[in-house]
Amino acid sequence: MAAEGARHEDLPVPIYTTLEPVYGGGSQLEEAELRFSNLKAKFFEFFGHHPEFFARSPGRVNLIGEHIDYEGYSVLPMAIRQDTIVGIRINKSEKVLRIANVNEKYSMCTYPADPDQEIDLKNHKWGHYFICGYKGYHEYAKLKGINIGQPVGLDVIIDGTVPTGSGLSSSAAFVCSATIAVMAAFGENFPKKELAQLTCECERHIGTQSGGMDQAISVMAKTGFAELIDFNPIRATDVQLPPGGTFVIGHSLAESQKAVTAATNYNNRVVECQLAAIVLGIKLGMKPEDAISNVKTLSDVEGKCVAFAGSHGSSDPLVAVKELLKEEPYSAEDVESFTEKKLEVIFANSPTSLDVLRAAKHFKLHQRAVHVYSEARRVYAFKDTVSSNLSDEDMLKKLGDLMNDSHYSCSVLYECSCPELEELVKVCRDNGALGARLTGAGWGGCAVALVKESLVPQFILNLKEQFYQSRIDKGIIKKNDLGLYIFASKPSSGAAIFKF
Ligand code: NG1
Ligand code: MG
Repeated sequence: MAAEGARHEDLPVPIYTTLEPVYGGGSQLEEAELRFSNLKAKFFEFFGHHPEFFARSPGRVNLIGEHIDYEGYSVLPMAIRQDTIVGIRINKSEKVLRIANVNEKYSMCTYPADPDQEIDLKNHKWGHYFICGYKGYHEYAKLKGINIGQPVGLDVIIDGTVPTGSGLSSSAAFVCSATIAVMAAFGENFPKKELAQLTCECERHIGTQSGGMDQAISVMAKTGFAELIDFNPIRATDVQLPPGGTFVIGHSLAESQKAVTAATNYNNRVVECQLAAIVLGIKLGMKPEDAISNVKTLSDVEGKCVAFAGSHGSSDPLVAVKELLKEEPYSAEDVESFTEKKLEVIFANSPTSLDVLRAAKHFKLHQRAVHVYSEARRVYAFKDTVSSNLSDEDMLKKLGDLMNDSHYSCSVLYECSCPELEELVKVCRDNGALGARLTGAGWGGCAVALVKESLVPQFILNLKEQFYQSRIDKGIIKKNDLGLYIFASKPSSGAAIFKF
């Protein structure tokens, strides 16, 4: 038991000598036993010895709160059962990192055993995600004054079951399990909230200016609960989901390659939000240079927006956005007429933002800000609904409505949906989902639907027929793999270390 008063984010990663605490019993445990023995056998095949530690970290489904973590707002995800397992052993005889994968699709990657190496973003390789964790551990250990000594080689194997490019955070599952495995190999174990922060920062080595939701939930999740994740500082609050409702996850089968499309999609939105925040700040009376140096996110100017709304008899930051930001897209020159400084100069220290500026035709400041402020509010509405006195029926309906509103906002205002996701969300609603929305970054990947528990088997059958069958006929997926693309999900547990 945790000491009284200790929050679970203050505790280190649990270390287990058996699989049960994470994988429970029954078929899930059997599956896990098989995976681990296969992992060990493959490790031996590749490296001629056995792994010393294993670390696992799960993927997640975000229930509500999309594209607001990097703006400083709370989000509400839950961990899923699919995860990444990393087996690791220090290898002092070689000064290289050898990273193998149980999946033959990913051939072995090698890197120098150098924590200061730069990641070659122009040549994307799957092993880069391990290097994020490797660098992240060393950067943080150095900050903490831990003596790391001379670089040593590492033998590593990866087994991931979170589908890639699906919005279920295969990347965070990989980066978190990699960081924790390296940490375990070097004999350390940091509190989970420190790990959540450091893994968020180190995943940015891959070139996306991501927020911290995925790593936070992957590290801190608890079986049976979704978590309200707050940032600055990172904190997780258990959210008990209502009985009678089940979250069903379906893949749109459009793969979102976030690391490759960052300049026009993900990072573009991060930059648009920052520009919206700076222009709002200036319109609300800040000196341009103060806004440029102090305003990074829409949450940084919320206070000023609320004060402005107050003079209109409201406390809603959307009042300021609607009055002060025009709906037509802003050109770079439009924005510069407020900032009095070239955008290239403002973002001179951020190569990934400069990529965005080069690729962008214009900036939709009004729409992005409306999405962020309204979505931030929906997260709290969701949390309040769950803890309200509503009847089960009314509660589920209200949660479904909030999910639908969130999807509309993502699709129309934030423009991070795609035709396949739109079709899937519609099929979900047509088949009785109380709510359905894209989950994760979007532009492909998965949707999540809230479905009455008793209807789930029929719901899944209907989706198979109405969404997936045509894809099977076209050879896009195999019938036998359907279970990978559509499944019901219960909140699973967070990161763990195994030593057998
Ligand atoms: P995905 O693409 O689902 O891993 C991304 C970001 C999150 C968050 C969501 C959108 C990374 C690692 N994660 O998630 O921080 O911003 O999009 O809500 O980039
Ligand atoms: Mg990701």
